[in-house]
Amino acid sequence: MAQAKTTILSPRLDAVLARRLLGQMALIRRFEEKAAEMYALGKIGGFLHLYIGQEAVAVGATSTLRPDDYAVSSYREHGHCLAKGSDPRRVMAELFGRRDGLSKGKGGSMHLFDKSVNFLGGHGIVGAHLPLAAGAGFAINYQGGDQVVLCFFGDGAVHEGEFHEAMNLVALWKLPVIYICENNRYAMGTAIHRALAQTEIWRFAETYGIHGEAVDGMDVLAVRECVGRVVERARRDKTPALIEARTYRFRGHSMRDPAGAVYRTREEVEREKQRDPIALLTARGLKDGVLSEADVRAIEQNVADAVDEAVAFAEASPEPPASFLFTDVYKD
Ligand SMILES: Cc1ncc(C[n+]2csc(CCOP(=O)(O)OP(=O)(O)O)c2C)c(N)n1
Ligand SMILES: [Mg+2]
Repeated sequence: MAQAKTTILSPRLDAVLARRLLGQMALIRRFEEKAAEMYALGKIGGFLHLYIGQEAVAVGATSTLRPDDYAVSSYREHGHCLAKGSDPRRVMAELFGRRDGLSKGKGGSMHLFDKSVNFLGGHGIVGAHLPLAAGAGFAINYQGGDQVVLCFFGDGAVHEGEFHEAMNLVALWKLPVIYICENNRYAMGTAIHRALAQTEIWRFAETYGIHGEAVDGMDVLAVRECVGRVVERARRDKTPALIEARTYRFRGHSMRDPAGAVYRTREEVEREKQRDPIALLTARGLKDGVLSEADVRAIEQNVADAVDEAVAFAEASPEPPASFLFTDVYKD
């Protein structure tokens, strides 16, 4: 049943895990910083929503999955897609609208999709993918599998009907779906307390008789521990769960709102940046003696190289031909 939980002491960290989690978060951060640069240069068009600040949620949560488990996300999905294992070169090519992109250049930033790693997409309509996650959970049960589905979404979906319909169905039909609400306290420029009567989102689990829990979304180890527990249970007993990961986006909603400065104070943003998930894990790793300064520098260099390579790959990929307009419309 629903419960609030504050992790006092993060779980144990060894060198392999520290490098893996830090490497993934650093890759997502660098990838998106570069994507913002490419957007400013006009190489990326359309919408672009950065995940900077929230990396611990995608990385901590997906680190508990098997490769055949599923993840699905909203339009702020670069991080989830990369954390699930997609090739950064193909993600960048999709942002560039190029043929070698994950969706053949036809989807762009909000519509990454990668069957090869069971990433079931970025979705632009707020809340629309929550029932899709329930459908994926239904398919798993129907086919007798033991995979689980992680569904990431924002606090702005909670006051929509789809959230409640999906929660009811996964509870009623016992589907192995874990809903992870990334509560970054804003839906575009609207603060959560102006939109939700109940701002403790994990409490909605109680209504549907499923497990609910809040977790510090800036602490990758806390997310990993929390999601790891519910994933294990979902795999074993088909029990769904609702996790509220409390996090913060350091940038604005999208490139049209680069700093989010109109509806948040500079002090608030600066205060939240003190809890940068990458800095927190780095400090923890150094303190525990499982990371060295040299390890951190090597990780930074590796991700910078990988992102440069992704940009070169995207630049070299051709535009999709006009005939692509008529492909992938219907399933064969
Ligand atoms: C059904 C629907 N209504 C409105 C929008 C416009 N819209 C795009 S993002 C957004 C805010 C969503 O905020 P949240 O769910 O908290 O996600 P975050 O951007 O914070 O990651 C809105 C209202 C939309 N895409 N879909
Ligand atoms: Mg939000």
